[in-house]
Amino acid sequence: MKVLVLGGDGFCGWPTALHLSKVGHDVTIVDNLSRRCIDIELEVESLTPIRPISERLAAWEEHTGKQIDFINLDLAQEYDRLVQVLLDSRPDAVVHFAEQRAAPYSMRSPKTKRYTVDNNVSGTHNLLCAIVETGLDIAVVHLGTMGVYGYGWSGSAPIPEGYLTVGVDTPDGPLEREILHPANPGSVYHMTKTLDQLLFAFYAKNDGIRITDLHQGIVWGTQTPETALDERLINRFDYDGDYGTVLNRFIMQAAIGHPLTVHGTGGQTRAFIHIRDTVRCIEIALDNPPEHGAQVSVFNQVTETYRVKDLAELLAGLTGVEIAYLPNPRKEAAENDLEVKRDRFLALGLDPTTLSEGLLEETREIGAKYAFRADFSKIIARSVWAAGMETSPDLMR
Ligand code: NAD
Ligand code: USQ
Repeated sequence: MKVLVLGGDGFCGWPTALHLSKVGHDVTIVDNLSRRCIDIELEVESLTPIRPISERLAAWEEHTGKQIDFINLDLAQEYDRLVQVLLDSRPDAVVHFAEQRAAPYSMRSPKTKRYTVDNNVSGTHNLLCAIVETGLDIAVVHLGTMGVYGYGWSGSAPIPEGYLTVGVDTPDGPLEREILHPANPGSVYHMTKTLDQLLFAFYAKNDGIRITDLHQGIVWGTQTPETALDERLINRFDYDGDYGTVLNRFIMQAAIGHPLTVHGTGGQTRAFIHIRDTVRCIEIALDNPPEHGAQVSVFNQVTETYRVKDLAELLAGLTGVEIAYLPNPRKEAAENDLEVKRDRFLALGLDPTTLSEGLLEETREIGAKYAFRADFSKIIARSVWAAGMETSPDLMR
């Protein structure tokens, strides 16, 4: 297949682009490199030394003989160029990762709230509108989030894969309907993903676009077999308070001897997936698009659920590092249960990578190897969900 990977320079997009190229797809990356610009704005860098995109692509060609093209385009701002790119490249499918994805960054200031909404909602809408304008039959695979459901909204009832069956009382008797699961976002970022869902539902219904929405949990790990081939192909690793996600932050903190930064009691339960499974799930989704005229196909892209406190205790047990229970900068439930349906990928052959000591070790080695690149003043999360909320001082200098 000819596949465009939108956001293919990012943490999930880069290893996905390499994996799809390896299994034989003809891949083009489209990215405006905004994530690299946000690093400059926040004065922080990936813990791993990521190389410029042209050097990454040259290294891939050197190792595999396979060429990946790159187009620098802003999905949210350059609509006419996007239409032209689709007409020129005539892809069979587009994988859409190109959004501002950090909840803390989206809550940082009025400017970042507005940027996140403008960037994410316009980007997704431009893609759908452009596909209709070109008249091409292009399947869309989008990276959504578990956070569209909220966490534990339905108590012990497992969160379904996208749709909920509800009873409606009518004067003529009860009706049964399948609706999108109620949206319950916990940040401006997560809210943009719930808006994406409505755009998808409309364009699938009105224009028959074939859309798969992957409600992904928190991705952990760094490397895939492809990114590990050469240091010039290394994946990015975010550890800072805005972009670093919880498990990778804990692994990195354990590697450098920094107390593990648990927010509140650590009773928050979240869903997780290893980056190796992310790339495999995208491959499976591309191979199994919905029928023309079908509703949006939703998968829960998660393999395990863990309580934050349990992850901290696991890492502390393995390394002897301390756990620090810090004021929570977010408005979120202090404790929640989370049961998630995840049958669809398993039925299509996903063999999940679970959190084992060996795997943790691999990521811990990355943390230790590049510890000298860490800026300790960037570790504490300082973006608060409302003015005046307390945050922790730095724990290490
Ligand atoms: P990332 O920030 O590392 O990558 C996103 C990429 O998209 C970046 O390279 C960025 O430059 C690009 N981009 C952003 N806006 C763009 C625009 N307007 N035009 C062109 N390119 C643009 O994020 P990631 O962790 O790789 O996440 C990718 C997707 O997966 C996101 O949509 C995110 O919501 C979703 N997701 C990520 C995680 C996770 O744990 N990382 C979990 C669930 C879902
Ligand atoms: N947390 C800590 N300590 C930390 C960092 C986080 O206790 O040092 C807690 C947070 O308060 C939260 C939980 O860990 O309760 C998860 O936070 P996170 O930053 O790992 O994940 P989140 O903000 O939800 O966002 C990440 C990705 C986002 C994706 C989402 C999937 O950045 O793109 O959509 O995971 S999910 O969480 O399933 O919605």
